[in-house]
Amino acid sequence: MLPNVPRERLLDFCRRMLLVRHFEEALIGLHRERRFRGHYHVYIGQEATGIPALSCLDERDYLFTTHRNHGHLLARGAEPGRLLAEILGRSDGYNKGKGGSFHIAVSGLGFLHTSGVVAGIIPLATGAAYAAKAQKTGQLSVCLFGDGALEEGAATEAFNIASLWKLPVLFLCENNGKYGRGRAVAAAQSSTMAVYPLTDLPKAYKIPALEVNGADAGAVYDVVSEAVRKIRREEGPQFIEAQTVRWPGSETNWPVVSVPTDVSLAWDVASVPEAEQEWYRNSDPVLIFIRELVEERIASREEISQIQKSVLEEIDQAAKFALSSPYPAPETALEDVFA
Ligand SMILES: Cc1ncc(C[n+]2csc(CCOP(=O)(O)OP(=O)(O)O)c2C)c(N)n1
Ligand SMILES: [Mg+2]
Repeated sequence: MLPNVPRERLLDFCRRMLLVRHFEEALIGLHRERRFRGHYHVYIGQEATGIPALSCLDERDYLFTTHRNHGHLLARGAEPGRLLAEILGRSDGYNKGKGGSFHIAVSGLGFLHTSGVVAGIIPLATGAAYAAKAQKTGQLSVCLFGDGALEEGAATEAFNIASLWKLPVLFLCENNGKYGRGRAVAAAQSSTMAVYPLTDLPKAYKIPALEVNGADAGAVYDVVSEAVRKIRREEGPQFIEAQTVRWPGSETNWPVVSVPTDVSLAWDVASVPEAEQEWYRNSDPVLIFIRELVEERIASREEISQIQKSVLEEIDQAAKFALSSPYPAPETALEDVFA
């Protein structure tokens, strides 16, 4: 289902989804070519959650995200070149190369912190919501985390306080099936959580909680905009579990792209290895969105190809910018850090 918004906005969602997809594919390519070291996680397969969801927020709202943050930052308008430079540890990155993929902070976009510590941001996002409430600023705090974070005590402690104090926080859990389990399996049972469905956990703390198909941009847009309205009406915290099917390229520890995404895959997946075709045919949120745009006559296949072309050019420029940026000078190692 397409979000019920004007055509221009739908095309903007399409552009942002393709930007995230091609950014991540370029990143995987740079890592394969050994242009940078260290671990990183990609947002491929979750684009139809982050892009419509974050479009429901105001510019002044706070965001907190995890090791899988690139898509969230791009959804909010991060410059691909500066983001890539940060991931590559270069001095033109958002944090002068000292945050890297896991700990980027871009306060100008509302991102006070991202953290590779699973669940580490849940209390921080709750704290920011407390500050907003105490200072009566009207801001809300959005906490983006994976299903795995619910195993941590930090999550439930934060839910308790958020509920007791009716804090303006949206807990948006992106359930991508932690160990490669698809939605069908995850919905039946979790091997790592005694609480299932996952929404039972926030509900135990009296936080209203909903599940949504995270590959359905329209459904995500509806539940998130309604949750945001409730929080702004001071109804307290809300919890949403967005369910996606994990991208086959993320089954291993290091992401692998078998076939770079092309909008033509929305109609023909023959170029994809057989074992992965099912995902591209039925679960790839970007291709689902593109098919809907065409079927609903919002855009033609040619118009979408044009959007893809301009996104690929933008990514190309971003890669050139990041790769030509110098590493931070050794004498700056102790600047902007706290110990
Ligand atoms: C406190 C903590 N424990 C363990 C890890 C190692 N770790 C990194 S990612 C990850 C899985 C996280 O799963 P989830 O939150 O569902 O995110 P996903 O990678 O599936 O998007 C784990 C256990 C960590 N980073 N932090
Ligand atoms: Mg997960």
